[in-house]
Amino acid sequence: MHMENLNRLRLLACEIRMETMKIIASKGNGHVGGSLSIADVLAVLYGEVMKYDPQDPNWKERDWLILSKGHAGPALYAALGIAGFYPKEAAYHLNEAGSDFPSHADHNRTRGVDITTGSLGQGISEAVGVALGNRMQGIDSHVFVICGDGECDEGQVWEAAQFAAHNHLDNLIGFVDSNGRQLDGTIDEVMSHGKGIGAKFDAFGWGVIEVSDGNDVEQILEAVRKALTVKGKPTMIILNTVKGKGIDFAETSGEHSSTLNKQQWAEVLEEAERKYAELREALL
Ligand SMILES: Cc1ncc(C[n+]2csc(CCOP(=O)(O)OP(=O)(O)O)c2C)c(N)n1
Repeated sequence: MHMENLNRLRLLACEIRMETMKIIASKGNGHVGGSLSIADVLAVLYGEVMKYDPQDPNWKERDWLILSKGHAGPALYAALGIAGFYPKEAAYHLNEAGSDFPSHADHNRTRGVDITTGSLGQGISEAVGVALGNRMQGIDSHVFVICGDGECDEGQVWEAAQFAAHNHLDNLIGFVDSNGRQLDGTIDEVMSHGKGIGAKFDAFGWGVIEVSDGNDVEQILEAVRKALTVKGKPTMIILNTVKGKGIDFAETSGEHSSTLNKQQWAEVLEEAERKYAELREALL
């Protein structure tokens, strides 16, 4: 891929981070860490890979994105706003009463959100159902699903994985946002994954692609391109990411949910805007 296109995706990821911070700042608290770690994969999906129509969010032939780790809704709202599903500012009302932007992704509330998620483990099951349904209807599209590594503690994930492999769902491509942390500690402290999440999906019959830097758009894009050629089985892409990536306080603390005061948010927004402006200057 041409360097200019990769730079466009890098800048898009940075813009998603900036918009995500504005969205969470509108409420004052939220899932900063797990939203920031998926900004790059969202940039690759919405900026390059997926077919969708912001004028027709439920277009039957579209590719689907199911955010199984639904608590990262703000990052998805940022990506959808930039992609043109609504004005970006519309999402600056996170979790307000009556707002169309709840903290967790909700298909019935937000234009462009394909499936309601938030109860961990359920999104990947829904993704399997959509992939099977689309195949039965002869629809030529892909279903992408983003899971958390902590989420993979849920038994339901593995039932879905087994079903997907059994049904040879090669129109299903998953990501594990392997940021090494979950709500109240590291993965290894809370519930370690034995030989690794990738080894488990491999054992369940999936193709597995490990991405050593899951915050690098070039590596993510290469992995997705490879996954799109796999036939006869679903593919899981393991993204080794950093929780809180790109915003200093979040990256340092790795915290799951952040509550900042007005002054602290002002500093975070200043940092996010400065980083975006600097990258734009450097890349364009
Ligand atoms: C079934 C269920 N149990 C518990 C929760 C509460 N919860 C929300 S996020 C989270 C941690 C998830 O960790 P991970 O999947 O690694 O997310 P990330 O670190 O990427 O944000 C938990 C336990 C939930 N949303 N659903």
